Amino acid sequence: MKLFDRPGFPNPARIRIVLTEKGLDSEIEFVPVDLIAAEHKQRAFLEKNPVGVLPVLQLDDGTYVTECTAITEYLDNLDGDPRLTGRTPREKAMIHMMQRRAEAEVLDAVGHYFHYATPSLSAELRAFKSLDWEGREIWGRRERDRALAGMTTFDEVLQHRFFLAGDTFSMADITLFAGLMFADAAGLSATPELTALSSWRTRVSNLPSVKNRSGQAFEPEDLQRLGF
Ligand SMILES: N[C@@H](CCC(=O)N[C@@H](CS)C(=O)NCC(=O)O)C(=O)O
Repeated sequence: MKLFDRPGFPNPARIRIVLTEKGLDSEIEFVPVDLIAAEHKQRAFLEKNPVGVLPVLQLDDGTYVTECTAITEYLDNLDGDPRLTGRTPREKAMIHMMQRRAEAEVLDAVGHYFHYATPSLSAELRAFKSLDWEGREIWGRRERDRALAGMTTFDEVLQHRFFLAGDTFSMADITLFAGLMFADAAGLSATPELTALSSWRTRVSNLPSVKNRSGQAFEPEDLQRLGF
């Protein structure tokens, strides 16, 4: 299998954690895509994913799988023990629910803030985005507030649970972890008063699949190219 991605970026990081969790790192050929130079908006990449976002998993039969949730489901089921996406109907429902909430309320909200209310995109990338509409910064800042509210909501959830969807680490935790990585890079770090969220983050950071990564969004070289 091949994974088209960019190390350090939040969504690719989700799949890299999954690969390590499932012991699949050696099964994958990693193909780097230069997001900052907008390589993912060129025809060769759009043929793999018409939406023009990373990551993309190419299966051995040539099929392209996009969307982190779909890629995770696929990889998680290969060994017949889908512990990251749920083994029972109840687990599946809880993980799906919390994953979607983490994605919408934190990860995507941070992404919208970053894209629409900060000047942090490369010129190449800006050229491919519709960024010239009135009110985009206002909307971006609303998304920032939504992300911060999401963090508070998850702090409340984590006061009663060890991991987001129950007692075990799952795809929902991976999504929220990526959201917080992205939030740090966008200057939206969760406040220290959110103690349950902060303890959970330490717990996740210490997992072997996460520990050996920097836990930061973007490689130093990419941060520089993004103008940080
Ligand atoms: N919902 C998608 C989100 C993918 C995504 O937004 N990836 C980012 C990288 S972290 C990307 O490719 N952004 C490029 C862009 O927005 O132009 C997924 O789950 O895979």
